[in-house]
Amino acid sequence: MTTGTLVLAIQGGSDNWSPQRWLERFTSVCAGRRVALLPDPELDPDEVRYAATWIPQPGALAAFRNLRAIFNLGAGVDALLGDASLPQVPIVRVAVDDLTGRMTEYVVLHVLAHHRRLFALREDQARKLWRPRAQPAATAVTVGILGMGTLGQDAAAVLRRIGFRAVGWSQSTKAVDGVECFSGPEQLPAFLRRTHILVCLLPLTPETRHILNRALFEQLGRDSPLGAPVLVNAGRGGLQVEADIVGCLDDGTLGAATLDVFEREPLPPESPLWSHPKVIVTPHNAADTDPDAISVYVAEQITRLEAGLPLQNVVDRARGY
Ligand code: NDP
Ligand code: OXD
Repeated sequence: MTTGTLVLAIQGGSDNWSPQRWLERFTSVCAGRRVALLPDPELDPDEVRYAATWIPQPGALAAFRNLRAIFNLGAGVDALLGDASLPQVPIVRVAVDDLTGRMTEYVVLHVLAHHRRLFALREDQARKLWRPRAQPAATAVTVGILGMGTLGQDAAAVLRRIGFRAVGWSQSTKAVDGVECFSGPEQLPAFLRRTHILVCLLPLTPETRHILNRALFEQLGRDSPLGAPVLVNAGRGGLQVEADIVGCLDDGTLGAATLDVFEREPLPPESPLWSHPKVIVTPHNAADTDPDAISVYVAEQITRLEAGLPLQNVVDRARGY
């Protein structure tokens, strides 16, 4: 038996968040290590060395004074960092090809849906209208990506490959092949002016909360061959001001939006976003979390740590991502 228990603190939801499924996966990839699902009344807190979590109850990890690392089972750590009692050990976030590939699929799917006017084609079909629509070239459309991290850079590369122009915005200065890069608040207006389809893949932090608001939408490029600018947000709901999105769609500041994340989740039935004719709503599963891929990633990180190697993708608590 490998020493040091791994505990799982997981709030269930969809199939992929079934705590039992994670328990089985971790038990199978952790080679003899004890894996326990919280709450576990039999557990001696002092034997716990590692925790793997998804939106744990605040305080769920506070008793583990021998903890060496916390593994967040998703890319976004905003919910975890909200827990003031979290032990002061490294937090590792998910950065795996499986999740990245799924997010890139989502971004490309929705950029293309707006670019190729899928809404209008569906309406025509419903009315049995045979009406070919003008097709702007991808090379005439600029996709602006807010957040040029693991997910943003991969999406940009694939969008470039299918012909779109890409611009990106991040905190630090970057050089990414084929992508015009902007950074910091002072370069945000120049980034927005160039952007026709805005894709948001930012983390939710005190700096980014409510960044997707009317003042920002009004700065988007209005020379798009698609007409008005389009928004795709798959970052976090707290990044957006939903009343501003609805108002901007209604007055033409925005032409359409795809939203995977919301201020309140599940999106309440009374939200006008559900039935807005210019909005595609998806239920926060732009990039599903696969227990098979992610349990292997966590087990590898534990092996690295125990071999004296540094953990990868460690969260900077001060920055909040
Ligand atoms: P990363 O940490 O790799 O990238 C975050 C990017 O955002 C970086 O480029 C960073 O800049 C930039 N950024 C952060 N704060 C600021 C700021 N204040 N100003 C400008 N740029 C900023 O994260 P990932 O790409 O892995 O994931 C991004 C987010 O996607 C997650 O935090 C999560 O919220 C969301 N997500 C959503 C999913 C879904 O299913 N809807 C699934 C997975 C993730 P820099 O590079 O300079 O540090
Ligand atoms: C997320 C994820 O951060 O699923 O939303 O990884």
